[in-house]
Amino acid sequence: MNSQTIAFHPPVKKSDMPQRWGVNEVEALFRLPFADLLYRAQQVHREHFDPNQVQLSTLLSIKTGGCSEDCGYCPQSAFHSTGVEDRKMLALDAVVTAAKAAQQAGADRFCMGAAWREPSEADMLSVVDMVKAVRGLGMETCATLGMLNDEQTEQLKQAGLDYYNHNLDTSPEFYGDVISTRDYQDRLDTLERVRKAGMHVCSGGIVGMGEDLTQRAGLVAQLANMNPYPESVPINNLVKVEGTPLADQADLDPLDFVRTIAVARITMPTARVRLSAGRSQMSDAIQALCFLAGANSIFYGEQLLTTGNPEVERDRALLDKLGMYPFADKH
Ligand code: SAM
Ligand code: DTB
Ligand code: SF4
Repeated sequence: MNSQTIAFHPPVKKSDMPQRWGVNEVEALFRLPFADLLYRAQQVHREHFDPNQVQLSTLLSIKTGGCSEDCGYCPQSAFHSTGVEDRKMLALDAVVTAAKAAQQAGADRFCMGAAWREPSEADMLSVVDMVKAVRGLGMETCATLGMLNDEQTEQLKQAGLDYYNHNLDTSPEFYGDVISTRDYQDRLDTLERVRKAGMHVCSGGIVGMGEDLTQRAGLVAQLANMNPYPESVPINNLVKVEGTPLADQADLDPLDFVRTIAVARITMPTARVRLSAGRSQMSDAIQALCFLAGANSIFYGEQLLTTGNPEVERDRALLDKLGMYPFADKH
C-alpha cells in the first residue's frame, strides 16, 4: 500500500443544518435506563459501522515529561512530581522502529505524542520527518503536540498527517478546575486550524475527574456540536497517577464510563469512538459493554504515553472472545 491509498476514513461532512445538541438533551441521554441507552447506541452504531470491527491505534511518546502546562490529570506536567523522567525528543529511527513493530502487531494507526504546550520551529522539522516516514510504511498517522498555529497545521498537512489529536478534555464549566495555563478557547482555535488545513480531527476528553453529570454532558455536547464533529473521539477514563492533583479522585462507576461511550456514539454517529486510557483498570466485561455501547477503536500496545495499557496478547484474546476483528485485517 502506498501513501496515496491510506484514506481509510472519509471525513465527516460539514452539515448545512447541523443537529445542535443542548446540554440538557445530552444529559437526558445519560439519564436513560441503561438498557434503553445501550439499545439506542447499538442502533446508531449498526447503521454506520460493522459492530464487530475495531480500529487499533498505537501510541508513542516522542517527547516525554517536563511540560510547561499544569493539566491536573497529567503525569508529564512540570508542575507535578510524579517520577516521570524528562526525555528529549526521540530520534527518527527509533520512531520508525516503533511504528514498524506496531504495524507488525496489527495496528493501523500510529499516534505520536509530545509533552509540549506547543511545538517550536525546530520540533516541527523533526515531527514532519517522522510523519512522512510513518506514512511511508502505509499506516495512518496521528500526532498530538499541543497547540498549533496556521503555519504548523499547514506543515503537518503537507507532511501527510491524517489526524491531529487535541482533546477538549472536559466541559467549559469544569475546565478551569483542572487546567489554568491555557484556556478552552485556545483548544477550540487549534481544532479549527486543524480542520481548516484539511486534516481529520481527533478530539475527546477524560471522565472521572470529579465532573458532575451536567459537566460530563457538556463535554459531549461541545464535541458533538462542532461542525463537522471529530472523526475520532477518544474517551479516556482518568488514570490516577501519584503526584498529580487528581491522584486521589474517587473512582468513576464503570457503568458511567460505558454510558459516556454510548452517549458519544448516539451524538456522533459516524465517528470512531475510542475506548481510550484506563483500560488496564477495566474488566473484560466492562470493555465488552463499551463495545456494545458503540466503541469501535482502542489504543493498542503495552504503553499509552507514560502509563500502561493491556498487553497485546490480552487484547487479541479479548477481541477473539468477542468475535471482533481489527479494522486492518479487512483491508
Ligand atoms: N501535550 C499535548 C496536549 O496536551 O494536547 C499532547 C499530549 S497530552 C498527554 C494528550 C491527552 O492525554 C490529554 O489531552 C488528556 O486527554 C490525555 N491524558 C493525559 N493524562 C491522562 C490521564 N492521567 N488519564 C487520562 N487521560 C490522560
Ligand atoms: C488521548 O485521548 N489519550 C491518549 C492520547 N489521546 C494521546 C493519551 C492518554 C495518556 C494517559 C496517561 C499517560 O500514559 O501518560
Ligand atoms: Fe502537557 Fe499535554 Fe500533559 Fe497538559 S496534557 S501537561 S499539555 S503533556
